[in-house]
Amino acid sequence: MPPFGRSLRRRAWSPAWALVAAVVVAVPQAWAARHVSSPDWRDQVIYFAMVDRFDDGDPRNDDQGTGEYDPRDGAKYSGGDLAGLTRRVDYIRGLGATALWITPPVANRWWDPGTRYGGYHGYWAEDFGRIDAHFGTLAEYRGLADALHARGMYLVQDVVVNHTGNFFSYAGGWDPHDPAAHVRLIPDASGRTAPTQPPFDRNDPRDPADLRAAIYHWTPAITDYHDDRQRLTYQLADLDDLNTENPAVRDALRASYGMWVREVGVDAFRIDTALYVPPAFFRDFLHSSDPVHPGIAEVARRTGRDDFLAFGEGFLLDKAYDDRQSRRIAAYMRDEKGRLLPSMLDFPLYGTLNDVFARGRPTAELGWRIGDRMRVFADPWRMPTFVDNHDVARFLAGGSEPALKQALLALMTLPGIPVVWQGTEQGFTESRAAMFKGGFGSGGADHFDVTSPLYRYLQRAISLRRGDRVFSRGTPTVLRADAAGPGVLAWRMRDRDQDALVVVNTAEHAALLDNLATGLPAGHVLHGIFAIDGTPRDAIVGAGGRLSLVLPPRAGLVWKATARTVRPPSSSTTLQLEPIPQARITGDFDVQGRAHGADHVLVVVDGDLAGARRIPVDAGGRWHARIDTASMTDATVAHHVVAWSDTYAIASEARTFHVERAWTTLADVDDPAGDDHGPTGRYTYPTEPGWRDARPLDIEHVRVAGAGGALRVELRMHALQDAWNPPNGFDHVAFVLFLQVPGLCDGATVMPLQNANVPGDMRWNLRLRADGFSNALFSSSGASATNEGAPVSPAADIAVDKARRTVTFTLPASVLGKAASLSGVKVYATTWDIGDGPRPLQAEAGPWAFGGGDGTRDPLVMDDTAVIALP
Ligand SMILES: [Ca+2]
Ligand SMILES: [Ca+2]
Ligand SMILES: [Ca+2]
Ligand SMILES: [Ca+2]
Repeated sequence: MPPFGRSLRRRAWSPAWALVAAVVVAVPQAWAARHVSSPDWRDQVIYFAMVDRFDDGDPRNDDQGTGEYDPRDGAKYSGGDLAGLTRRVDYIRGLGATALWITPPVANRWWDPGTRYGGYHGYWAEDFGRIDAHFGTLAEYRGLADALHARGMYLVQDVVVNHTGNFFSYAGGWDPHDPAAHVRLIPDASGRTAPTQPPFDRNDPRDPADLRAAIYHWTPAITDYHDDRQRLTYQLADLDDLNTENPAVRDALRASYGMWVREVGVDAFRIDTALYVPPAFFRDFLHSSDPVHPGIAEVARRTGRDDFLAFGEGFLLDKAYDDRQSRRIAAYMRDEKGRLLPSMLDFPLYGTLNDVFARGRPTAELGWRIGDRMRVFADPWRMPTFVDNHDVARFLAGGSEPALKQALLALMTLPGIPVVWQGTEQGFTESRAAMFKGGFGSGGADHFDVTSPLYRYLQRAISLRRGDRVFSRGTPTVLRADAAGPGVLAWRMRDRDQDALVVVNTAEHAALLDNLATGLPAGHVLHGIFAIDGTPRDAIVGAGGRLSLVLPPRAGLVWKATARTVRPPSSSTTLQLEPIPQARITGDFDVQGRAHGADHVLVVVDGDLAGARRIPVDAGGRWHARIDTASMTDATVAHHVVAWSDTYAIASEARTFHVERAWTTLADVDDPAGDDHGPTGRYTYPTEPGWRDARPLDIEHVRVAGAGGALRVELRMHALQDAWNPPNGFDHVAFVLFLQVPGLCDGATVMPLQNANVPGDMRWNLRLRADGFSNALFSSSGASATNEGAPVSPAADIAVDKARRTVTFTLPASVLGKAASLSGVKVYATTWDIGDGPRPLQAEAGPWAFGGGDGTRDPLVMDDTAVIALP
């Protein structure tokens, strides 16, 4: 995972621990209203809010006076609280959400001077059993739970078991045989160097009693995420790693967290950083039979909750058509001894939803994922699904609003518990911007508009899901997907005798869905129940159970199979397309066929109706057409061609083919080694070894190649890192490539988010920005110093060769204006890095910050290439 500011806390002792110690077995009468029985979690829809950034119900608790509060600074507290959430419960309910997940409300370390980041997010605990002073009181937390339960809704609390905040560090050195050596305690604003809560206050290994208590793992920060021992027992982003194998730690965590279920009425947990704790820990955490502090599931059972949901965070993303990381996630839900966590967040689906809907990757990648998650996960119906969250770039930061609507429709019509991250319904683009006017990034306005287009859209989409259990309990079967690019994806949901059909077109052009085998009898009436544009229409299954449809750009349609049948439409028109003889196609080629009863046909390749050519049928009933393969850059992809009569809505049989075009080198340029010091020559790397020692931002060589109108840029780097298991195959660097394409559009000179302009007289039309976890393409339309431009899809295909230290970006001709050649194209590449936005540049380098400049005005460029003009 990319270490954004994960966090830590501070001060006065609270009686919460004493209260926790007095766990009682019976549920007193007065608490009965606080406790509700568990719902069927499969049917729920969760709204996810960050307490500090949602709403400020009590300004008196905003500023606790240690410099930790400043809503102008995204690293500090903004003032949101539990009272704010409680007064907005109807806003959340109005969307159709049935549960609220909140970030940890517990007392945190408020500021970490080393990383210059605050604990406003709640993941840097100093007391797991006490409410943070910024967020309110225990009574206010109960008020939130009661307000939800009174409306038939549920409360999900985010909990951390892997670490506390950062109170000690081995950043200066570490001796595995002597934890007391080199340790450095980190005081907070009040001078405290330890959590307040026993036994987590025993954090000084120089004290023999603390050392013996072994509450912590006494380890340095993780540097190699591939090393299981480091992952499980070292400090994640220097957050003090709890010794989760120690029975005393287990006992204290069960006691602390059981209290929130018992005392407040929490209905479920989201478990942070689950992958940094051994899976077996969770068997104890949930199911321990300890008489005083039983497992959380048992605590919940005693409050009347017989199905306490706990879902873990496993921030792992899979490459396309691969499920190695999915299997690691599955291992946290089940092992050879049986069940562990009941559920995990579905990160791999999140990755693929973004790839396909936001980045224009082929719909077959999502088709494959939909099938794979049903095989890999024992119970995908209970796994929360999402399109973005507080730790990643928002969907709208790289994808368009029509694409977001499609991705949300997928969540609402597939197994899983859909999660909506706050601000999605208001069209937010910044990850952790506040919803309330006093908070960070709000633009000085409240954002609780129940008439906003996305709020209204989500109401409809959630209502679709909740209106028919075929979506929340059914099993999907993918009926059609496109391996060649954006376009059609169709799946059927089946629950007992109920069937629904979901069809999307992810392309920006009209698409043809031809000959869909629905699995339903001819003449079956499909009742249109949802359309993204709001006007569903009925459809009738044709001969052979097939359906052919014309889909507008970015369409999303849902039908429910009815019991009604009519006579299937029939026509005397027939179209035929001959098999393609060539086994291996290296350029453009001809197809031919016959047509009866039509004077012309459209020859449609890969569903692209907008690009289909109108072909006349001759007097003998024959037709022939040339197929343009300039955009077909991947020889492994099966392309699909069909003849279509737009007059009679009749399709021929489809044929498939593969294209293998030759790539020609157009530029081959060395870049100076060791010039990775910024434009001033004085920039320094972040002090974390993955940057400072490896120097992964130094470009050594650039090779540009073309195949027809397709472009390939290969960058050879001084070093290539992949320490965080990035799905794109590299990390510790972000590439920003600028392309000037003659005839594409006006072009811009500004380099968004980089405090710079492209060199010389270059004007860029396309900007490719990619790091290990993101990959986006923008046009210059609307681009400014702070706006990245308009998203364009498909984004580049990325290939990494670790041995050669190369990263290769391939762009199809379709985004480059479909010119026959690349002559006159200019290419300019830069390196920086992205965490939660571009990594900071400051006078002195920090663990995650570059040094040697002022990030508010100096260029965020470590190394760059020359502007390369193609012949
Ligand atoms: Ca407040
Ligand atoms: Ca750990
Ligand atoms: Ca630490
Ligand atoms: Ca260089």
